[in-house]
Amino acid sequence: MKRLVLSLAAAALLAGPAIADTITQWTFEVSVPTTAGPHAAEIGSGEALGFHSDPNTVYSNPVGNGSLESFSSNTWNAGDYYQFKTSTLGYENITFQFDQTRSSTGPGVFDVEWSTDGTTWSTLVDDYSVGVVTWSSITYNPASTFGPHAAPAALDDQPVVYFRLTAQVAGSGAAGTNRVDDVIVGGSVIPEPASLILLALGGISLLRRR
Ligand SMILES: [Ca+2]
Repeated sequence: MKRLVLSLAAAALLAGPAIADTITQWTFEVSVPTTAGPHAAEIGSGEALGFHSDPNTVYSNPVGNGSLESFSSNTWNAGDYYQFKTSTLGYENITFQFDQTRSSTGPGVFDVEWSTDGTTWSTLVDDYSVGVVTWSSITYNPASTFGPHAAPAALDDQPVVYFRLTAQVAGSGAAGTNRVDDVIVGGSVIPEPASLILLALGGISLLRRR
């Protein structure tokens, strides 16, 4: 019996910290974007949208990274962005991951930004490069996956959080596209305070003694 308890304890230690859960994921397989949005998340609850300064921008849903649909747009200027809004209530150790590619004339330098009010923005990843990778509906290409990026603790347990992928350069041609797929906000469930459970157990045993 002692051996069993010890091996169970060892297994628990080896398991390490809780694996991150998916809080919210946009696959675009259900929303199938044809507008700037907002587009509902396929897993969890959240809104994805696009913003372009040029009103001639066309939004579309070409092949994703190993799936049928993605969220794409053309006519990129510096400062145009994709935005993802969700809640992290009950979660900590927040992460942000996404797949992104572009056409040869689409913008190739972006920042990941975050906010809790949609007004004040901070940079999470500065000037990352998006390569020209041809996506297939059948084969997933890991070269197009960015992250998971660890977000600051300010995004733990928040009713509203925002992430943006903001173009730092214009496309070299108006027809140039940039697209995203499988955008995932992750995190680990905030554990119940063990001390509260112990207090409750202590209270129960006191009541029993009476
Ligand atoms: Ca997809």
